[in-house]
Amino acid sequence: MTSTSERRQLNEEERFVRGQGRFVDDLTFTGALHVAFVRSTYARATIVKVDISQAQCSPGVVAIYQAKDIGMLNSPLPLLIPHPAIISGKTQSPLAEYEVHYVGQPIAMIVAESRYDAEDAAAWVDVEYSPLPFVIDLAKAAQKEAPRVHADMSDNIGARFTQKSGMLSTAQRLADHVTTVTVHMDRATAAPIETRAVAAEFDDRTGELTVWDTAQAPIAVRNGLAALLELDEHRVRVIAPDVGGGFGQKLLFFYPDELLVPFAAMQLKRPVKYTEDRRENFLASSQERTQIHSLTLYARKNGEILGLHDNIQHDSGAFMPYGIIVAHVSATSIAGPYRIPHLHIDCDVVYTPTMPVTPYRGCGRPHACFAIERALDQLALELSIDPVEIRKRNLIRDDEFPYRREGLVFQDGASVELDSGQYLRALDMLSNAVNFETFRAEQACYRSQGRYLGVGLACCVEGTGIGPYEGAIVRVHPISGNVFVSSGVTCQGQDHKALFTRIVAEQLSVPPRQIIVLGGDTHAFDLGGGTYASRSTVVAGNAVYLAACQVRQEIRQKAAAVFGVSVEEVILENGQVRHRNGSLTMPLAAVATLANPLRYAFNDTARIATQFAGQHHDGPALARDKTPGIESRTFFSPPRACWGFGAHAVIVEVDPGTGHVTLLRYLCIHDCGHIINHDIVRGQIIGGIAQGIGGALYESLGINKHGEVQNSTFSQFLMPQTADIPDIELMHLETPTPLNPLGVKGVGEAGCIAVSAVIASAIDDALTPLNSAPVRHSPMTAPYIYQRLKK
Ligand code: MCN
Repeated sequence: MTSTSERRQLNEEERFVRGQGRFVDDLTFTGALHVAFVRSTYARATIVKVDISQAQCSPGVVAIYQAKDIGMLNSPLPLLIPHPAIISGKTQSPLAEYEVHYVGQPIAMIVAESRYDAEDAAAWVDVEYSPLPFVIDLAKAAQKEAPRVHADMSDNIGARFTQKSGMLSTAQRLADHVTTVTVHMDRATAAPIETRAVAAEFDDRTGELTVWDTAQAPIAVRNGLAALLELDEHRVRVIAPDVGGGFGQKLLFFYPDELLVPFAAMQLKRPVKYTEDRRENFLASSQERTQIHSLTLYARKNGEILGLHDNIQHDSGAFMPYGIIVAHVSATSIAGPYRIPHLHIDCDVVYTPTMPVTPYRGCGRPHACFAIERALDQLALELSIDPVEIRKRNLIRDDEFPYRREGLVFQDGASVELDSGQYLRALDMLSNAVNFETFRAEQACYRSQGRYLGVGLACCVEGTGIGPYEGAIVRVHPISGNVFVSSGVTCQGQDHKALFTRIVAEQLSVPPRQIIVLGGDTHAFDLGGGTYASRSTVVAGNAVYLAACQVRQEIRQKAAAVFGVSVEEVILENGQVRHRNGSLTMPLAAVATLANPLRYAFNDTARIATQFAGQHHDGPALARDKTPGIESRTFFSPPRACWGFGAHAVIVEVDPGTGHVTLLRYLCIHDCGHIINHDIVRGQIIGGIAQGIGGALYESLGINKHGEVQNSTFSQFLMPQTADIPDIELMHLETPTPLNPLGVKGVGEAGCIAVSAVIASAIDDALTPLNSAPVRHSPMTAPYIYQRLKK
């Protein structure tokens, strides 16, 4: 555990709690212009006419851009993650010109002296539409005869793929029992506290563009901007300052505003700024989750699962900027932590005239977990096997790792191979903590009083830490001896500062306050992917670790030369480098200063270094070394994903009169390999569970049949409040992965994955005496549960 004082030095939380964050909207620019967008009010329509004459006369308006004003820049944005399964990969152009494909799609951009002026002018733009037929519903949109989202396609299927492992026909032949469930998950949104924002400034004299963006991957934004605005990469700098939550919504580069705001800054030669309002965030920032699974399990009488067939319909929204990534993750996660030898997954990725879908924390996994766990509960019920027991019979055993699902290809192109874990031990620990026997006695007692309590159980896995690579620079400064760490990942609340500080502090034995972590700035580090897919700890963390190891080795070599001892005899301790018998000691800073030819005796460090360099063994030789400081720039490329594991249990009470669900106890055991920072991991899992509870019980974007989001404010979009989240009883197992030097697996999305599944399981258990229809839908809102009861 971290002490309070160490936590203060390590963590960023105090700065945020004190309101000292610095977000894009906090930045002020002299002479800045502000942006508002004219957005489609139709889901599908042709644009007959856009009349901007009134808007042009509106006070403060500096420019109005329509598609025709931006020329080639209005081409469809790049498809960022191509895949051979894509039949027709549609991406949107920055501004709609002839047709609109979802409510909220940008049609024109107003740039004005103030946001008020821009919004007023936007209201004056008169767009004439000619409505086209469409359906919002996923299952209907998937039908051959459904109205098409894209006129040049013969149906709405944007991609179709099959993933297979083993031979399903073998399972079908051997099975004694077959269970099919169909489950549905609704559209949700990340709802970060800070909405998306972008500001840009162009220096006409140097041709340099600086962009401040709430981006999770500033390097990708930099690369995209350089290519599309035809600027040399080194002339584009993208900075992600403090970012108030991303959850996938601020990921790679595809939002029109990310391109158009910098473009306007270049055109108008004034800083330009845009911050989404909350309604725009609900309408036009990416969404996720809508999927339908028809999942069949083939099993023996004893509950052993032989095969799984899943038919997935995935709602892609109107475009697929990231290709099929969400659907792909669902398909490759569907078997969860279970030993299922024969898998066959068919998936249709379907266009609907709604906001494009891109990964939202969990990225396809909560849906997959909901489907397999619902099916497993159904199988247990049908075979009269206890839900804990059926899971025990199918969980992958310790001696079966690495467990390869031959033929199933993960998102990084490698085969799905669960590297390590102690799934059965975790389930035992969870079962003991729940104490099922005691609960069953209590449950019976409550039932006799007309109260319906239930317990649920669900397990999940998360393939984390995908490549291709991340890099890091660790540098001991030759004057101060401070250690600078830079990387290509950026932080939206995960506190990578504390993460990297801990890794470097352990290697170099320097106090945390001497470690300065830089990130979120393409001028600090400009090669790498960014923060997504729970990969920063695995990929960037190991790059930092390897760089720190190299720096440590160089420090020891230099000190050994000066001391005239062997490298093995040199140790690093409390910011000092010393001979192991304690006779010779130098501050770390002095070692870094040894080879600094510009080492003026400004401070003690330089004086000590001068003395050592002059007087000791190889000091003169070191003084001839003209490379100041000690630095390593290292990359880490994981061989494949490493898999975290979680088992969740929950005790709920359901009010049969209203369908309202109250969570009484929530328990989770999680394994993300070696834990670097317990406080952060705890925060990540609890935050993920809280987000999952929102998704399980309340949060659904109320997209009506016109394609309009009906609950686009926080007073309408229900999120869990503090009182809705019980104390989370969290336990850890640490099974290090063999796939990276730190033995770490990612954890950032883990908390949310099993929540819908476990709550559904508990609701069914609670309502058993009332013969309600089993839960097949998430979120499980009170009206939904009430209807199941009536059925
Ligand atoms: N950690 C650790 N030991 C491990 C694994 C992780 O100490 N074995 C800690 C690290 O300190 C790290 C944190 O856990 O800072 C998260 O690590 P990781 O799993 O590598 O996830 P990333 O840093 O790559 O963050 C991305 C992940 C994703 S994909 C989403 S979505 C998400 C999430 O993180 N969005 C978040 N957590 C979030 N948390 C906040 N507050 N805000 C978001 O937007």
